[in-house]
Amino acid sequence: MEDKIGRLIILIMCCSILKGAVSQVYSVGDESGWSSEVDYGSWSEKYNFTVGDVLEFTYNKGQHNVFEVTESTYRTCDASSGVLAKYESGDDKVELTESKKYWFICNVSGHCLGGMRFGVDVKAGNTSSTNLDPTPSANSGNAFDTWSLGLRIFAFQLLLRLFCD
Ligand SMILES: *[C@@H]1O[C@H](CO)[C@@H](O)[C@H](O)[C@H]1NC(C)=O
Ligand SMILES: *[C@@H]1O[C@H](CO)[C@@H](O)[C@H](O)[C@H]1NC(C)=O
Ligand SMILES: *[C@@H]1O[C@H](CO)[C@@H](O)[C@H](O)[C@H]1NC(C)=O
Ligand SMILES: [Cu+2]
Repeated sequence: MEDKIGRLIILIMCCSILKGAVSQVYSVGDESGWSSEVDYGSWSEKYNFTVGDVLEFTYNKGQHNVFEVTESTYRTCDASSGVLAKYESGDDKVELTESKKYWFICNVSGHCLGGMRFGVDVKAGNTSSTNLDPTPSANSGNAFDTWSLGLRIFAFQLLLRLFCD
């Protein structure tokens, strides 16, 4: 019985590690959320972002908002142009779907100049297994698919060993 619980815990840990390896939800500002008190320049440098990751902005609706903007709008904080997307629900989940630089600001008066702005450089989900197998077979899609397939096979073997020995 205890043994089963132990295995279940390991299973849950495996699942969360796997999930983390494939895509990740980042709370912008960590536990402080999206607020005037955080230096988002240094927050954004703490992590590496890859395509498929999600940024979650949490704040009191009406007190802040989230604009995805161009780099020049990010620099000037003047959102009269260069706005690519707007979010204002108070719990905004922004999926990083492309490998590019994303720029975010809060357009509540003064907040952007006050520090509610940052950029992230989102990288394609290219990883190390390309070193092990530089020529994935033609029908297996891109390197990332191959990598995550390998990961899934690995996880499956791990589960077999945990539950069937
Ligand atoms: C981000 O990537 C760089 C370069 O690949 C690496 O040196 C650094 O440790 C990574 N940071 C995190 C938080 O994973
Ligand atoms: C951004 O904020 C400014 C100043 O508060 C406001 O004039 C402007 O309309 C806002 N931009 C958008 C696109 O809502
Ligand atoms: C992987 O990285 C190479 C360059 O190192 C790049 O040309 C290619 O587009 C990337 N592929 C994917 C699927 O990200
Ligand atoms: Cu704000």
